Amino acid sequence: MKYNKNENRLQIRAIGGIMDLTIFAGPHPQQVVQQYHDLIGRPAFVPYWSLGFHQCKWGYDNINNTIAVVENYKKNDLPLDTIWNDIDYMQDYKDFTFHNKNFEHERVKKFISDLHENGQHYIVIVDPGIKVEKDYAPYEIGLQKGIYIFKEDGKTPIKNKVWPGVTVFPDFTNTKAHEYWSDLINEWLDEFPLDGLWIDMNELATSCDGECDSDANDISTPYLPPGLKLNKQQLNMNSVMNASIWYNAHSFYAFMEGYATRNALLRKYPNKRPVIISRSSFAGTGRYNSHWLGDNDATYRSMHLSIPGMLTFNMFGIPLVGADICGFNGDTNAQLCARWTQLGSFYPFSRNHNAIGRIPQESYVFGQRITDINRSALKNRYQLLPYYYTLFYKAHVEGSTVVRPLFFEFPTVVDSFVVDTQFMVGSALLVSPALEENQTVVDALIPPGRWFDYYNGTEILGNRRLKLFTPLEKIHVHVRGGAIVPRQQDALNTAQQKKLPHNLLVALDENGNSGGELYLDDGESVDAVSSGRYTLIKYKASFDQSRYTLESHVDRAGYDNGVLGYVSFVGLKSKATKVTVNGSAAKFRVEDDKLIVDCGNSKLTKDLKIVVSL
Ligand code: MIG
Repeated sequence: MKYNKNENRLQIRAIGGIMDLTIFAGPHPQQVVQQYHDLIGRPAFVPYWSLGFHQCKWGYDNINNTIAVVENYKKNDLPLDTIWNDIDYMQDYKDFTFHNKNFEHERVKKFISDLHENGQHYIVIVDPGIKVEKDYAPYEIGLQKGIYIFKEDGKTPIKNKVWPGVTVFPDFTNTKAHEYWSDLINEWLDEFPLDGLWIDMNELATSCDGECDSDANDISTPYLPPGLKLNKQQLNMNSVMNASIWYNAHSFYAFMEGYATRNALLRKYPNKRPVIISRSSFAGTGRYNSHWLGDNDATYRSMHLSIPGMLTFNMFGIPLVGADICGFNGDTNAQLCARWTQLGSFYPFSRNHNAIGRIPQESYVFGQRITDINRSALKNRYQLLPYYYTLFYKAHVEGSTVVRPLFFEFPTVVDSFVVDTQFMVGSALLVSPALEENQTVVDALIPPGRWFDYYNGTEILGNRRLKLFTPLEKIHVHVRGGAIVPRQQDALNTAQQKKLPHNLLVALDENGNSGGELYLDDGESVDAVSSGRYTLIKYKASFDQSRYTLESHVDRAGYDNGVLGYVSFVGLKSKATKVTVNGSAAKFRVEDDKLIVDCGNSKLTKDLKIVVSL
């Protein structure tokens, strides 16, 4: 690849092989993505709890401080669904072990069962490098089965260095390695019933170039950037795998590892949707795994870049994606971390994570004011989870994005093409975060149509740029006229939230119409969709002779676990004089610019008809 400065063009030269080009005709951007997902496979459906908030840190180095984090979230009335441990939990950084002293095994088991009892979850990291150590069973078994990646000779396992020291690497293009991996994971999870796995370092990332103890003459290519070699912190390109040599296979190594890991989890929990977060990915990874954006910095720039990052991976078919909230490398600070928690509360995958040795950055560490800001951001996220979950369902069955750039929704608005500081959640919500230090005003593009402040329902006219006052307490969100957003009362985790009432936010367009839908199921069964154990409700609002009517159409009522508390309307022409719910007079009140209609916790699956007379 060569950038020609004078001619202002990028030149790509193939050095061999076959290039396939597939053209996705769209014409709408959202359709281009759907067609692409048709080809590479639609995203795996993830469990409901994976949409809750996650806390992690490299440096939770014993079970006590890990437990304390969970307790502190609770004590501070902050939602938390999942707690994570990084490589600190391992014995000598060996896969499938817990540290004998710091993570005393009986206490870890008790911790997991306490979490589960409380409706929370536990995920830990696993790296592909297997420590070379006599009597370490995972090493010995792999050796016996001959499933490691080999040197050029095709029979000696290639060694390199990673966290445990000298390691070898399972060849996931060999089905025998899948059995090996699955056996190890299953035995381990029999003892420690983890809820998901985090697969890191799978590019593969190694400390030595090629190998540590030899300077083997490796494959190269004609157009390498000066000073680089292909085996830089990588295996040698001529390493031998079952499918091919590493040169050909390394890009989809993690894809195959992710597939093996998914099947291992499905063997252990046949009817639970696996949660696997992988650092490396390939076209189609979304069928099996999800993704976080890797090591970022605790800077405003990294926070900003997380937006195009998550939007791109949604296009790639990996909707459950997010960046390390508050930043990974470097020390964060109160203001940055609050801003990032606000933005991160809209990431599909919402996890606070940072590097070892960095100052703490959990949502409760920066004093009362910041804790309050974080709490309202996280609670707001939980209120929106039914909307997010419905979008994940759509992405799974139709191929689509959960978060998307503005131009996906407004492909004729040329000004929207370059916007990477704002984004849409589905087609209903426009998020306009503050991304700079001490920022008090966000300069936002408001696309055409009718828009409402998400919090108080105040109308703003679209098709212009707006300067929005943005104190630290506020992240700007607007709901689009014409959209109905399903929501739910928040709780400290999704299991506790399950029983709480839902509500709808109905934002009317210029003609008094709007529409939306709600998908519900048990939140974890693999076969919920295929066996029809789900509920899908479509909502439609319309206007006729000074009356607004909202009606539900229950497409399917295969899962029944919800009630409707209230419906908020925004964008009414004038004051409501009378409201009926299914024919009977209903209680209603006005709050800011919203009309709130009491639905008396009626069953969601019951037909609903609300009439608002002006
Ligand atoms: O060499 O496991 O991107 O999230 O905390 C660093 C320790 C290895 C890289 C991951 C990061 C993780 C860290 N890992």
